[in-house]
Amino acid sequence: MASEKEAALSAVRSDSPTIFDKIINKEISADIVFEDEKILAFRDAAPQAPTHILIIPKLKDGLTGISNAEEKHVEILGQLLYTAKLIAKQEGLEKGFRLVINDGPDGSQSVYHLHIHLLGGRQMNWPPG
Ligand code: IU
Repeated sequence: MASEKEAALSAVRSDSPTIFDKIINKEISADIVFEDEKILAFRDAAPQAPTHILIIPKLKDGLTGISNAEEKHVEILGQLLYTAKLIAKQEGLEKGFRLVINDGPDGSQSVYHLHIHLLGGRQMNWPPG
């Protein structure tokens, strides 16, 4: 896999299907830690912390990234955040964790299907790189 920055700079901001659709459709395997009707969560293939999970809406509905959010997405956005908290508990991250949403080239977003990164299991640094 290219470095995160390289992948982000070469990524195209479009509403086309991404690799996450293949994970949702089980066309490629992923280590799934949570699934319900609307949300899927799976371990990141290039983990940046002992726990690194991506939480995504199954239906993209134009949500290539958080900058495309509209009022109609408010409910699913809330559900994604709440699910992140449930998974953090499931993963035993009692000492804390970090949620991240990268957006666009400057945000180093590489996959244009909204996702929340859940990172934990180590001390996080601030500011992030
Ligand atoms: P980003 O916020 O768009 O940069 O995050 C995309 C993440 O998707 C990144 O952390 C990748 O490691 C991860 N990922 C993955 O888990 N499996 C894949 O097949 C691909 C990317 I491509």
